Amino acid sequence: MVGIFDIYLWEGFWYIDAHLEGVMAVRSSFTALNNDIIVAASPKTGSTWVKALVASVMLRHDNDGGGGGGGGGDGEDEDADDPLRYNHPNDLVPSLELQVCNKKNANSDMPNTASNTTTRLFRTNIAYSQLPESIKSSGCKIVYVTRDPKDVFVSMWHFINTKRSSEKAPFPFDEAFESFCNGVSAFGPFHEHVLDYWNESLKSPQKVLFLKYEDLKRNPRGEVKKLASFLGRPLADDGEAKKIVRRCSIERLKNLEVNRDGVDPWSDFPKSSYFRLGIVGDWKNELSTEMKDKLDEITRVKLEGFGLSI
Ligand code: PAP
Repeated sequence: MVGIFDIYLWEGFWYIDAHLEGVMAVRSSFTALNNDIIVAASPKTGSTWVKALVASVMLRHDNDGGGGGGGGGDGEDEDADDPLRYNHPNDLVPSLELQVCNKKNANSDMPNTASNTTTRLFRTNIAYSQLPESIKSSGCKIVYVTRDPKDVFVSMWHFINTKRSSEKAPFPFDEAFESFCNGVSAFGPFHEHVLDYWNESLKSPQKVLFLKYEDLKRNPRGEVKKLASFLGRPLADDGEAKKIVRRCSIERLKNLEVNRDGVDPWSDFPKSSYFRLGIVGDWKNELSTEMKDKLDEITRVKLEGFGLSI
């Protein structure tokens, strides 16, 4: 956001310094495989939740006998095979731009970089049009999630302030809001990012699944069944959907030890900062009526004619 971070425009999308090199490297050096699954999103749209859901669906028979950080433990036996129990969702679904194609990561072990036969899980914030050709032309699948931009903005503002030391005042709210409305935010403009994936999901529904955070909140089991079918791993029954929804609930994840302490080494943000309120409509507590009207009007104008409401 202007005045908060230095931010650069590359082919129509904005990137902060820390991301730009990795984003360009994804385009020039990442080769997708047919079995890859990529969770894509604009920042703060609920992708941590979707990563947890995708990992739960895809790893549900694969971690017997040791994958996912070990089992056993006190009392929570029903979840002994749950990879989320010992792994932050970000660790199960590595970032293309922050990890996989980030030069600083050159010597470290890369989870999920495997052969043609294994499913690799990745995440990205890169707009569809800027993804490497191999992602577009291979059989890999993309799960995209978006959210009411008013809640996205509020979530983002809280998130960036978690890095601000307690002696300092928060980043100016009004300035950040204007910047977001002008499309100047990390991986933004937000609405163009959404439309990029929306249009692709209409053209290739078997390749891009377009999810909305609000639908996930309203009907989590139904959305998880849809997700699992899209990924080619349909759920056997409602009980399975119920279990995954429970395992991935924000109330559970934010209280797991693995998510309470420590810092995400790739983003440098506290692991806990990925789990805040997790509700629909927090914007009502933060935005003035004028701000709400302004952002709603931008959304209406930008999405008009595309058959999409968010
Ligand atoms: P990221 O871009 O930094 O990865 P992302 O996970 O996309 O963030 O979005 C974070 C939002 O998802 C937060 O919303 P809030 O600030 O309005 O609370 C976070 O709380 C919410 N979130 C994270 N995990 C879950 C979950 N399991 N269920 C529902 N919401 C969640």
